[in-house]
Amino acid sequence: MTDTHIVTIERHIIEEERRRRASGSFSNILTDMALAAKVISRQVNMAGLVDILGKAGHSNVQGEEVQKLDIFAQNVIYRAMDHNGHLCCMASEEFEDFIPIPEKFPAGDYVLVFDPLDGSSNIDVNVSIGTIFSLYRRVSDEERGTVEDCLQPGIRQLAAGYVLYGSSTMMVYTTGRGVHGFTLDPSIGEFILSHPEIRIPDPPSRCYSVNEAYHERWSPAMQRFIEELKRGDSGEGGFSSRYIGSLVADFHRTLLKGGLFMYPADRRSPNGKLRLVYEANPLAWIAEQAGGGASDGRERILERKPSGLHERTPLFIGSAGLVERAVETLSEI
Ligand code: P6P
Repeated sequence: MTDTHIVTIERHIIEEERRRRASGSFSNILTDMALAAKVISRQVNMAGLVDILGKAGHSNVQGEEVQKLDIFAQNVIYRAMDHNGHLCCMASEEFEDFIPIPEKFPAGDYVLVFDPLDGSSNIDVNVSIGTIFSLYRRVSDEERGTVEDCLQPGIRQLAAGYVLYGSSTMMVYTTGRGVHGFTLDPSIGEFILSHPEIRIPDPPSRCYSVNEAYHERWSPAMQRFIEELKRGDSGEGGFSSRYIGSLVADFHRTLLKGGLFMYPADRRSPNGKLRLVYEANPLAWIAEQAGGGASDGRERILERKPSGLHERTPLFIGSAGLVERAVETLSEI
């Protein structure tokens, strides 16, 4: 007997709205993001074929010129959001500046910041990639927003989530009442609740995730920390290492299994590679809502005030105890 108790993401969002006595705007934005995710998922899953068609000089079924997937994802999210009347502005990792809602559409009180397709360089080798997003309430009085609306500290987020385009497509989000995961059933085109109330396991899996090719560029303290994890100084034996090189995939494994993902600063990148606004803040809130932690190696990610849209930050995220251990070790001279 198949379980008929199917909770779609739309139903979950509405039930969360009722619990929070929130306005419908908030829910409509999340629902529009879920729609955008389905459209992007279809294109990502056709990437190989689309490329073949593209190389053959064909266009796709809509007669549109075959686009790079990250530009395609950017346009899908923008078009899903520009007319709904709930946003005053957006900011995308693909755009230098913030994006006011066009004059022809009504403006609202929310701000959406997003990385439309992180890790898109991995698509050619069929590695999972992802979309990451955060929702804030506006802080400026400008009808169509200002860049300040997009530079709020992560503690001001109202919602945060990601979509993982992997062996299955999943959408994971929080609105401050836990973390919930939904798996896309392509046969009915619905995200179905598959991972309610995600908590990072404790004790965590003994797994760390970092690109060890940069070992020589790290600080001595960072080098010491990784050596400690390998040796398993705390007596329970050494850690194993997993690194996919696609942030959403590495984070999703860390969220479900525990462990520690790191993208540290190094001599060449004193602020690391990942973006504070588009990547670290949304994932940090999700990690904390699931009982984990996120730091830049010194301070809590969510308390950092971004100074620029594309500001980079070192990132240590995952099991709270391991994040704390990293911060302690890195603070030692
Ligand atoms: P590296 C992908 O290009 C990305 O932006 C993230 O998704 C990923 O975590 C990181 O870069 C990998 O960077 O330097 O290890 O190749």
